Amino acid sequence: MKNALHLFLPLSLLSFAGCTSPSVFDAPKPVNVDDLPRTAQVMVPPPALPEHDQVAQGGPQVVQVRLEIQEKKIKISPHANIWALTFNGTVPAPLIVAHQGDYVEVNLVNPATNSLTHNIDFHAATGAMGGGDLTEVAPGQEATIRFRVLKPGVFVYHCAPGGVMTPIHIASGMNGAIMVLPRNGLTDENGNPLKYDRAYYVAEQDYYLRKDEEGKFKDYETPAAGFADMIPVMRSLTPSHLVFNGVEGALQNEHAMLANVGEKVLFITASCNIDARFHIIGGHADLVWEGGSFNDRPVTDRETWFVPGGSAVAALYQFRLPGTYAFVDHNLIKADVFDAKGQVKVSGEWDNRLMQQLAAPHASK
Ligand SMILES: [Cu+2]
Repeated sequence: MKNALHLFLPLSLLSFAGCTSPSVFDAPKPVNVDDLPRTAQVMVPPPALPEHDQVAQGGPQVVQVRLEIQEKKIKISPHANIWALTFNGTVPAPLIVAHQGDYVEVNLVNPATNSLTHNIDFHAATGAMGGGDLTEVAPGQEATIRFRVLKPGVFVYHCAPGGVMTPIHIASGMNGAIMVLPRNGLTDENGNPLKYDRAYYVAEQDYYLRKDEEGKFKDYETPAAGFADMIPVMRSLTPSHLVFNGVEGALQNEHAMLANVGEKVLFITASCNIDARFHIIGGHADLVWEGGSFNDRPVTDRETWFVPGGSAVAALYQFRLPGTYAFVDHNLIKADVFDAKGQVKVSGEWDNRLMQQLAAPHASK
C-alpha cells in the first residue's frame, strides 16, 4: 500500500504540473530502426527550409541527410574575404527538419580536396559531444551518425574539432540548425494547432578578420593560414564583421525574404557564438518559443526576441500591412554599423485602419 501511494503521488504531481503530454518514452518500444521508413531530405540553401510536413504522417522515420564539407573563399563584404568552412557550401549551413521521435541519419563527407579535419556537434542530439566524437573526418573520409531527436524545438549544430579550433571553425561559418517539430505540429499560446504559411531561417554570423599594416583585411592562400591572425581579434570579443546569413546583403534587396499580407511566417533565428536580439521594424513576434523549445507554450507579442549565443529560437509573425520591413538585430550598432540585418518584402493591400499618413511632410506654418 505504501509503495502504491509512493507511485501515485509523483504521477499526480506530474499531472498537476501539466506534464502529461505524450512523450516518445511513452511510445511502444521502437521496432528495429532498419525497418522504419526512410526519407532523404533534400537540403536547400538558407533562408529556405527543405520541403516538410508540419504534422508528421505516421510514426517515427529515419530522416537521411547528406552534408558535404566545403572549404571555400567567399567575399563577406566589399573589402573582406574569408575562407568559409561550410556544410554544403552555405553560411549558415542548411536547416534540417524532423519530427520528435524521428531518427536523423547524417552522412558527413569531407572531400579529399579539403585541407582540414571537421566533425559535427548536434545540440538536438542526446549523447556526449553531440556526435562530435563519432563524426570526425579528415579530408578524403566520411562518417555516418544516427541519432534520435527526443526534444521538439529548434537547435543549432556546428563543427567542433576541439580546443580553439572549435570557435575558429564556427566563426568561419561552420554552423547550421535543425528544427524538430512536435509530431502533431506546432501549437499556439492556448495550445491550439497552429500552421505557418512560410518559414525562413536566419542566422547571425560573427567573423574575426585581421587587417594588414595598410588597414586592409588580410587575404590567405589556405584556411589554416589565417587562423593565427583570428585569435587576437577573437580575444577582443569584437567581431570585424557581423552579418545575417553569411555575407553582407544576403537577405536584402533582391535577396529579401518574401511574404504576403495575412501570412503567418515562422522565423527560425539562430546565433552560434554571440548573443543576438531579433526585431522586425514595424512588426512584432506574435509568438516566440523562448529558448527554442516547442514543449513550452510560446509567449506573445514580443517587440524583440533574444537568442542566446549557441542556440536557435523560433518566432512567428502574421504580417498585417504590405511594405519592406527591416529585419534586424536590435543592437542597432550591429545592424547598421555592422550589417546584421535583412529585409522582408510583404505584398498585399494597405489597411488605413492600422496606419495612415494624415499629412505628408510639409513646411510647418
Ligand atoms: Cu570544421
